[in-house]
Amino acid sequence: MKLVYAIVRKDNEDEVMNELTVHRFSVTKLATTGGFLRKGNSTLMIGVEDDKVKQVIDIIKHECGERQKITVNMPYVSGPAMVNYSTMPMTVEVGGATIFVVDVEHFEKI
Ligand code: 2BA
Repeated sequence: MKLVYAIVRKDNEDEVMNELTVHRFSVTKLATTGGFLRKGNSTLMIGVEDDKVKQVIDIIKHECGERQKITVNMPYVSGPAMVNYSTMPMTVEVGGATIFVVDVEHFEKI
């Protein structure tokens, strides 16, 4: 058995969860925050048999779409005394999903 962790944008979480549920996968959503942009995202946990992992990833890919480049204003501090607070435009890629697949050592429901 595997546990799929999928970090998805909030805009995509409903569609991904609906589609996974329709295909009879169990999913748990965690409200998470990206360390870089400090924006809310969602981490979905999906426990599945090994032979279903590809199907789960295909559903996530289909619902999350392509990655896109966006420009964000990142805060930074400069100056000798580190007292000048400002922002700097920076291009980052968002969208799609970040997926980790890990082995499950033991699974039971009691
Ligand atoms: P954030 O950490 O808020 O990152 C948002 C996007 O900013 C990233 O998109 C990436 O394009 C860019 N980015 C992240 N860290 C960067 C850095 N140190 N320098 C320059 N650009 C950076 P994604 O790669 O699609 O990641 C989306 C979210 O997935 C991340 O949100 C984070 O919550 C999670 N994530 C991505 N890779 C991860 C990893 N290796 N471990 C844990 N969480 C990860």
